[in-house]
Amino acid sequence: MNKIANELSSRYLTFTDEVREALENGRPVVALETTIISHGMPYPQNIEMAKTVERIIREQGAVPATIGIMDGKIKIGLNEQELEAFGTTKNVEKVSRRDFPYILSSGKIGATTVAATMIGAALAGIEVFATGGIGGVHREGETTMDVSADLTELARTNVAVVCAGAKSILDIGRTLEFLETHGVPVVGFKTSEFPSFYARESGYGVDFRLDEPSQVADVLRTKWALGLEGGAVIANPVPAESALQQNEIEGVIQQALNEAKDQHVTGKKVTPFLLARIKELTNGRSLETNIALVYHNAKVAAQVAVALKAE
Ligand code: PSU
Ligand code: MN
Repeated sequence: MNKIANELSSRYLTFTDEVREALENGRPVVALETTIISHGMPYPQNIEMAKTVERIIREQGAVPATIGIMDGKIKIGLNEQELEAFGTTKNVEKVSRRDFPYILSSGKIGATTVAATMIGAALAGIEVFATGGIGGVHREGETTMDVSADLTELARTNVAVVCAGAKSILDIGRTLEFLETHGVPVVGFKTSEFPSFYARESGYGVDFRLDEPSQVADVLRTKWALGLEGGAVIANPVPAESALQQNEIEGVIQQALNEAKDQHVTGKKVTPFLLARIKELTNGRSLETNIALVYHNAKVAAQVAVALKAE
């Protein structure tokens, strides 16, 4: 983004003191999304998760910046009260790239998806972002054309997204094909297999495996130094002790997908619907896995952010 555009868009950003000081002093910062709080997990686990994730990032020597939209501003970093608002307010909008102009100009409260959080992070100068899983090509996406805007954002915005892969509610093969076409590197962090969120396996490989945060930082630096725009997927499998087995979750996923279809759930409602149903159908086990993998991603993202600043 050029300087003038940046000055104009920065009118819409507000920072917490902690994040502003970190950015001004070149300290490592890790972005976090709010859709996972407002639409991805139930209350009160969502708020506890959001606070713990921030603590984990601080423990690694980085500064957390949870991003969300309120009062016509993109907030880079939320105070405790704001964070709780995202976890408790009914009718928080789910904001992806296309929703920014309306949500900002109407002053509504909007939770940012992976795509939208990448946009906010890039505007603020944050290079690393930790989340649960990225959106992708949905199953039957070749006919419904339900392809998450997270993928097109990864193709164009320079932010590395540390995630536990893509959920097996998606078509992982086509998701990886899309990323390949659009030049998005898919790095396996300590794995050669692309993880599928709840499970460590997916049956698909990654583009390359890296075992050290400093190696990940080198890859990112090189990509951006060459002017190769876009992000990278840093795929970090859920810790083994918290993982679900692919075969135990597949039936549940199939049932949730069928229900979504029967109830004509479409558009941005699909992902939250599936997540909530899978949680119910696994008696809460999927939620425990989801929380564990987010914590692990936060830790690795903070290590990568620290490595990026340690030239
Ligand atoms: N995966 C999760 N939890 C989530 C999401 C994905 O485990 O809350 C959210 C993220 O914000 C992601 C969004 O960007 O869902 C993707 O939505 P869609 O498929 O509508 O693009
Ligand atoms: Mn979609």
